Amino acid sequence: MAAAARTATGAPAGSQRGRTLRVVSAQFVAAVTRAGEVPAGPPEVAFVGRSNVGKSSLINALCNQTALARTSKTPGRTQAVVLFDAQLSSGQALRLVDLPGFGHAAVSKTMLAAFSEMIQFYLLAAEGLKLVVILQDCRRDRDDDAIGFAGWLRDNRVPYEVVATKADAVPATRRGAVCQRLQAEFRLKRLPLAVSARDRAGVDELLVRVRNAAFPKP
Ligand SMILES: Nc1nc2c(ncn2[C@@H]2O[C@H](COP(=O)(O)OP(=O)(O)OP(=O)(O)O)[C@@H](O)[C@H]2O)c(=O)[nH]1
Ligand SMILES: [Mg+2]
Repeated sequence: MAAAARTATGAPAGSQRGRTLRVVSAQFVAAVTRAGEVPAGPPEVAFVGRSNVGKSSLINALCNQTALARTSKTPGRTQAVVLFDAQLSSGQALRLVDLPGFGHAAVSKTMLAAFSEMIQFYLLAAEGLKLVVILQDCRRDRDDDAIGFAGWLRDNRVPYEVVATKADAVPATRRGAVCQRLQAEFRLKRLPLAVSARDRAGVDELLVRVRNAAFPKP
């Protein structure tokens, strides 16, 4: 069996004093479509990216569930800002936010415009927002919509992180090159994580990154 991935400190990836950080319970809170409808709650981390990139599946994987967020082969499944509250094994609580997808050819222009309005209203009004996770499918080429969106987040001082999804769908030998390309395209300081909701690669490490962004050390 392959040795578990280790962090710089020698502890297993995702570990917290030797124990893996995990979501112990998670529940649906609300699906909102208008500004002002987001109920107060724990620090928020939002997931954005093209329709079908795997946002809902990744939220399920982070929460160790299969059907918390609704997933589908058909693009445009998530049609509202959907909020889930998760309790962590560290005793902290996080709100995971599933946003509608943007920029998919199979979704009508009217729907896309409505989605992008919804995303903007949420991102600008969300007081508890700590991090936006931008998802990029490992199998796809440069995504100018997402690169432009990252610029918009920078201009609006919203912290973000890029992750490469569906890592199981590309050979392990190609994943490093995908992450390096994304790092250059998005001009990121550190290499993006490659994750898979299917085999859980990178999921524990992403949970740690997300928690650290939501609860920064003073
Ligand atoms: N191979 C593989 N397929 C995945 C993975 N994650 C999601 N998928 C598949 O990709 C499709 C879309 O997944 P969703 O999680 O619904 O994608 P989404 O980004 O939430 O899509 P919208 O809600 O339409 O914006 C589904 O068929 C999933 O089974 C993954 O890690 N690996
Ligand atoms: Mg979805």
